[in-house]
Amino acid sequence: MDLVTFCHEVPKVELHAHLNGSLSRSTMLQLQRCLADLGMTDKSNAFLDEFQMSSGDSINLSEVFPLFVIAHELTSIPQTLAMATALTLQEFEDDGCCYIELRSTPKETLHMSYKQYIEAIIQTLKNNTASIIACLIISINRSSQQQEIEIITDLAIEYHKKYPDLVVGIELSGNPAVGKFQYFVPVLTKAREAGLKITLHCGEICNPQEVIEMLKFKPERIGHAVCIHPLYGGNDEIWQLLCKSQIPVEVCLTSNVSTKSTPDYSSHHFKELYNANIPISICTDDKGVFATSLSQEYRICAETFGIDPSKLARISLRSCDYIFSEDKRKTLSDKILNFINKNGL
Ligand code: 6MZ
Repeated sequence: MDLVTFCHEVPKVELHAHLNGSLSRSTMLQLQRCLADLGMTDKSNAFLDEFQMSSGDSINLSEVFPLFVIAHELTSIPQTLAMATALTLQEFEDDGCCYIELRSTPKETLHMSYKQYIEAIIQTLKNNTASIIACLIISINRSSQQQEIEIITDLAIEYHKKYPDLVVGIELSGNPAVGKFQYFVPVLTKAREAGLKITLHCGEICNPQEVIEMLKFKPERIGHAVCIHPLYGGNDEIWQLLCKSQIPVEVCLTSNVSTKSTPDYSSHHFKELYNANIPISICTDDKGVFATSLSQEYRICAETFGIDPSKLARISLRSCDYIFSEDKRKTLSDKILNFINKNGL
């Protein structure tokens, strides 16, 4: 089996994918058509061109955040939000992904409340006829105001109680240059006490003090973890803290290179994380914006760091231990182990 086929075939789990950042061009065109049929948009396709970066292009991280507005305009009614969810799940499944924790920030728009936003996604996950197992992580944006943060946290708790198998976690994301982690500790603590698992965007830009605070909070996982190793703007203290904590890291190779958080693939901190035996999972972040896929991220990882298929399959296997739906870990591990055995890996 060649590497491209292998990366497609190996059953994969996706633990870091923002819904609105994951919209493919084909999905966006379908959403646009739906809105046009309802007489709700007059946007040209050129508008969509700004959303997806060309392969090899890069922009500053701070310039990425305004791009999401393009997707948000397309998912501003329950119907298109549900479509976006269903089409995105299908694309992950077609790419060989067997489990996904999709994440999204509930929004209040002219056409839906925060609650309707969550409902639209939940109903789609409930009616999911694809074979991919899908759940939701509710996102909180670092730029949000107190009232919005509280509304979203309370809804995350309410929906976790109602659908514990579907709403599995809460996460903190958005522009890392805005807001302070400490500000979110009370709501995250409340969510944790209600049984939600927590993942944090951590060290996406250099802020060692915040990394310390985040690691000491002991989230179940962290995303990115760029500026932690001393070679990449971190320091020995926070690197040792991460090594000791063994908190799993959601690694987003193309996202980090495309946003210049990392100069290129070969100098990505994946190497340090992997060599230090820190638990990792390979993820896409925003497959729409960064024009990637989970199988492509696996291939890039294999080619850049010389990870052979056997090791690659075991990265996927170990990711099952970090998924938030604990009761699905065994089923998924068995599926990947089966693939490993069948292919003599
Ligand atoms: C931090 C990010 C992100 O929630 O509207 N998001 N936050 N760092 C990143 N690295 C590139 N990529 C995406 O999906 C889009 C939202 O996810 C967060 C941002 O808050 C963005 O608005 P949803 O589905």
